[in-house]
Parts: sequence; structure tokens; C-alpha cells
Amino acid sequence: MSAPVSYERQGSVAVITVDNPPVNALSVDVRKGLLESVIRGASDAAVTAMVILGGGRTFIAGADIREFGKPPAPPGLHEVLDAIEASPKPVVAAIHGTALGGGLEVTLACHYRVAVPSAQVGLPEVKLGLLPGAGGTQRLPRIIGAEAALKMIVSGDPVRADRALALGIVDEIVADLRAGGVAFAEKVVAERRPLKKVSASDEKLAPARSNPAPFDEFRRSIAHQARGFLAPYKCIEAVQAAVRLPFTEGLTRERELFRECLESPQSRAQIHAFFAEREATKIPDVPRETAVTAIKTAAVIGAGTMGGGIAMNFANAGIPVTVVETAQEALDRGLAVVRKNYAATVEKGRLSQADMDRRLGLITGTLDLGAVREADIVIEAVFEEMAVKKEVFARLDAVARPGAVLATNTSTLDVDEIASATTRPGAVIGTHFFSPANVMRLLELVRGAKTARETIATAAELARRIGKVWVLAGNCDGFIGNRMLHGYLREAEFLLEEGATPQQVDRVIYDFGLPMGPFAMGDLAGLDVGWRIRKGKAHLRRKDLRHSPVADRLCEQGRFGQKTGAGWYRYEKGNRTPVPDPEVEKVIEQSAREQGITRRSIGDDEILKRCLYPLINEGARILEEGIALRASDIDVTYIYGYGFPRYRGGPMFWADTLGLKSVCDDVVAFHTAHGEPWTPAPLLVRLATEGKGFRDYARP
Ligand code: 3H9
Repeated sequence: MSAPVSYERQGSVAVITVDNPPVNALSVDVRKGLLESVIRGASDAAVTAMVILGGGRTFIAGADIREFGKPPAPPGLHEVLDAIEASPKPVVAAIHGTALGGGLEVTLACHYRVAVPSAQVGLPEVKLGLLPGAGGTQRLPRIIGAEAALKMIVSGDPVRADRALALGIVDEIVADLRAGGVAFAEKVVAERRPLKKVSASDEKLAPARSNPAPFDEFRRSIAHQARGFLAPYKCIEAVQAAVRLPFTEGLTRERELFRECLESPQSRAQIHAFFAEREATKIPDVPRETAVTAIKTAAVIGAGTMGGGIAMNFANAGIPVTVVETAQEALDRGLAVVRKNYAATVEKGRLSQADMDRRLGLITGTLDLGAVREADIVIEAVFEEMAVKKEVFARLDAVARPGAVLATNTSTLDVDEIASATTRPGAVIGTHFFSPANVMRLLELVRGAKTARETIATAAELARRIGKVWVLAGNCDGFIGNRMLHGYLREAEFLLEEGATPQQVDRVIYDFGLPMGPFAMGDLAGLDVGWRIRKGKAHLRRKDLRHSPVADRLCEQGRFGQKTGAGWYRYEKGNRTPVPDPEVEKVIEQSAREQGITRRSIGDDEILKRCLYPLINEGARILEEGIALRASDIDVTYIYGYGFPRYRGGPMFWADTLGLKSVCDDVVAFHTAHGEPWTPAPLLVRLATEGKGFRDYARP
């Protein structure tokens, strides 16, 4: 392997190139190479200035995350940055691609920064449960002021080169990376510009020094979004240290806070989530080079809530989409909802009117199924009933062009049976969007027994284009996400009959970090949907197992949730706040009496375990059956599809942090107390007995 950092001279400028694919992360060899190169440039008599740039597609994407948790190998990044800033000759960073985290921190230690127009810079450490730990929280506020720095550091979002120029993060935009960087360095030398050491300039901190109040305001402003997270608050503390303390003391404080974050379970969980998301896209028998169908046009069957949301995904990505309905009224209603959704985004200032018009212009409604003839992908989003779906697929088979992908948005039905209605089951795949489909990031791709590799690769490429995080699931009732949810909801309802209240269960789940508990969630989604599914499957229900009739009885009273003003809670007109309802309590008590259940006071710890351990137990089955390829895929599904707190890493990672022995012991105890539904999954028992975690499991 060639050296990850090269040094060469172009005239009197030393060009130092970091070449450590894929993203030039600051591994120990890169740190060594950078340090040696800067020392060499400083002592090379023929050199008057240095330029640091990235080889390949990007500048430096940050510290090498894979090194975290291993014993630190010298030189540390601080040592490298000290050498850069202390260089007696100007050092210029020339940025392309992304300068992120430690990568941006390298540039902030340089005396000047230039960037090509497409470059982006940012400090995304917070997304990994960390804070910039190599001076970023001390230097950035000294360039752009504390308030702007807080926004960048706490959001972790990158800014584009033009914005970086406006903020003063970069000094000049250059057309050509290397030539522009070298020319800029020569100009600095020719004009005898000073060595701009960011650490030595304090003027930008003056406003925050005279008025520190905005820090508290900022804390309040992120309270909702950052609920439960540690790192955003540590980031604020670090920026506050930049304002309060001299540079070197601020740096020491930053280092302490960085260490606190790094050693927290939260950063381990968030780093797990980072890699899990990337791992999920690797399908062993569908290599990256698998042929894909180019998606130029799409069609969606059904203009309901899901169909409309799915169509918006295409339009947002610039893909023309035809929405097919059976009745004009339903089509008009569906398209009106789409228009309303876009208008609301425009109103919030997150979309321009011109963009809204452009996107709406890409969506065409029709009553003619023949219009799907041109589509490269058709996504069916009709009523969740097998007979209806099969009829649609038989008709699609007759009209869709050869090579088109035929996808179903079913959330529970058998993809193979749907595919059997066609003559081309290889082209059929499940694309399970989550509601609202235009907002939720997760897309569960469901592989049928005959789904072709090209179909999977095409659907995956589409997912990437429309900005979804995707996971591949095998075909079974509920796939990964909804199959696991079944036990969660079952236990939540049983807990009510045993003595808990909807508000207690919801509070426990909310405090754990999910956006909402099961009952508030049910009221939001609408209780009639589950009621309909339960009625459809009533003949399959085992009479020998406990069943809670409470949800059905609420529906029988017309309580469908928020939309009818009452469900598990009641709602004041125009207000979405759930209000506990004695009427619901009566239904629960009645049901408990009928089943001979003596209600008792139930502790929060039991509620948490009874609700969340079914996810783990069922997750273990899903893993062993190969419905999910890896435990981390289940974590991705739950983080992006169900709001499982990212700082806990997903249900399977969380189980590993608890220790599978302890989880398994509780599952066994619940099995003894509550019977068959709690039968411990064989894989859970095996791993627990062997002292292993889900992370150690690889399917044979
Ligand atoms: C930090 O800097 C701390 C400092 O403040 C303090 C230190 C003292 N390390 O995403 P992709 C891998 S914390 C190791 O698919 P893209 C990634 O896993 C860091 N590996 O590509 C994948 O591997 P594989 C702050 C990394 O083009 C491959 O590279 N920086 C790292 O869609 C390609 O990645 C960040 O948080 C890394 N830092 O996106 C930036 N980054 O092929 C994190 C990536 O085996 N990275 N990999 O699956 C990103 O946001 C995106 O990767 C990036 C490229 C935008 C750079």
C-alpha cells in the first residue's frame, strides 16, 4: 500500500496530499504522515508555503471512527494540529468533497483555507454522540462567533462552500483544487500576509463574552429535538468554555468533555448506528455491481395516505410519477392532500413555491391503469387485503413493460402470494414505506422467494435516490418491524388489564426515549386500522391464549383515536394533547373483571421490560430464521422506522448492553408467569448461555 500522506514540491510550495481511501480518515498513519510532512516543509529551505489537500474524492472525513475505543497511538491529532498552527511558513488547506470533524479541525489549524465550489464543511461529531475534540469547539467560534458555531456544532450539519465563505470559514473559493490552493499559497507569500492563527484571535467572541444569555436560550431551543441525548449539551458546554476561558484552557476543557462523551454508552450506541446503517446496504448475494434498471418514471397505484406520500418521494427526487386510482373523487382527494402537504412545507419556509410547483408538476393523476405502461417501477399502495392486491398485480402484469419492477407496499401480507398473481415473480418485491411515507426515513425492502437480484438492486438504488435508509427483510408476517411490534403492543394492553394506565405505560416508553408510547401512537395512527386487521384474522386467533378485548371495545364505541376525538385518551377539539379518560378506565376494569385478573400496582421497570423485551425475543427469532441478515439491521429498522432512541443503538444493541444473560433470565421469568407468548427464543437462550451478545452472531 502506498503511503497515506505524500509530500512533493510544486515550485516553492510543498503539496501535502492525504490519500487514505475511502474517506481519508485520520488514522494513525495519516497523523504520522501529516506531522512528518509539516515538519519537513518547515525545514525545507526551498519551501515558502504548504498546501494540505485530500487525494481521491474528498478532503478528510474526520478521525478514524474505527480507532475509537482502542489504545491511542501517537501522534495524537492535537500534536499534529499544534505543529501545523506553529509552522513558521503559511499552511493552506485546500478543500474538496467534505472536510468533516477532525478533517475540518485540521483546516482550522491551518493559516488559510480555500475550497472548490462543491465542497462542504462541518463538525458532525454530535451525530456520533461526541463533540469536536481537536479544537473545533474552540477555534470555530473564534472564526464565526459563538452563536453561529453553536448552530453548526450542535446540529452537526455541514455547510456548503459559499456559506462557509460568507461565514469566514474559508478565505476563497477556487475553481481548481490543487492549482487554486497553490496559487493562493503563493499569493499569501507574495503579499507577505500574516500567519493567521485562529487560536490567537478573540474578537469574534466578544459579543458572547459580554452577553452569555443566548446559551440558555439555545439549550431551551433544542430541548425537544435533543431530548435524552448527552452530546448536544456537552457541545454547548464546550463552546461556552471557548467564551469563558483562554484558548489553551478551553482546549483542555474540550478534551475532558470529549472523553466524557467517548466513554458514554451513548456514543457507543450512536457509532454502532452509523456503521449499522452502512452495513445494512451490503447484501451478500447482491454485490454492488449487480445490474439495475434505471428509474426514469414511476407509477403508484392508490392515492390514499400511503400512495400520496410515496408519490411525493418520487417527485422530491425529480422522478415523474403517475398516480392511479379507481374513482375520480378518491384521486382528487389524494392529490389535494399532496398539495396541502407541500403547501404546509412552503408555509414553514422549508420549500420554495417554485420547488413546490415543480414537484407537483411531476405528479400526474389518472384513472387508467394502462398509464403504468411506461413506468420503470410501479408501487402498489391499495387496500391491505390479499384478494385486492392479487387482482392489482395480475392487471399490472398484463400492462407493465418487461423489466419494470413491481413493488407492493404491504406491511403484513405474503409477498410470494402477491407475486404468484403475476407471470414474473422475479420482478416483484415488497417496498414497505412507513407512515407518513414522505417523512419517515425507513424503507423495508421485502425479498420474496423468487425476487431477482436485479430487482433488489434496483429497489435499493431507488431507496438511495429518494433519500431512504433501507433494510432488506425476508418474507414473513409483519417482516422485521411489524412482526416485532406485535408482542410490544400485546404486552402494553395486558399491562392495562393488570393494573397500569395508558398514561403510565406511555410515560415509561416516552421516558425511555421513544417519541411516543403505544397508546398515544395508536390514537395518532387510528385504531380502526388494527381493528379491521384483527377482524380479518379473527378465525386464526387461538382461543387458548389470553387476548385483550379492550382495543376492540373502544373501536365498537367509535373511538378510533385522534380523528374521532377519542381513543385510548380523549382529545379537546383542535388539540392533540391526550387527556386520560375515565371511560377507558371503565372498559379496562370491566375486561380485567371478566378475565378474573386482580389489578395491582405495576412498577415502571416491569412496564419497560414487558413492553420492550418482546422486541428482543422476537428479534432473536427473526435473526435466527434469516428474516434479518444481521442484528444491526433490526436496530436500523427500529431507529428509523419506530423512533427507537438512537442513543440506545436499537433494541438488539440495547440488549447487548444490558447483557443477554440478564435479558434472558427475565424472559424466562415472564414465560413462567405469562405463558407461551414469552417462550424464550432459542438463539437468545444459546447466546446468553455462551456469554455472548447479538453482535457475536453470524448466521451459519
Ligand atoms: C472526529 O472527527 C473526532 C474529532 O473531532 C476528534 C478526534 C480527537 N472513520 O458513508 P459512506 C467509512 S469523529 C472510519 O458509505 P459516502 C464508512 O464506514 C468523525 N470510517 O460514503 C464506509 O465504510 P464501508 C467525524 C469511515 O460517500 C466508507 O467509509 N466525522 C469514516 O456516502 C464510505 O462511507 C464524521 O462523522 C470515518 N470517519 O459518505 C464523518 N467515515 O465502505 C462520517 C466514513 O466499509 N462520515 N467511513 O462501509 C460520513 O459522514 C460519510 O462517510 C461521508 C462519505 C460524508 C464522509
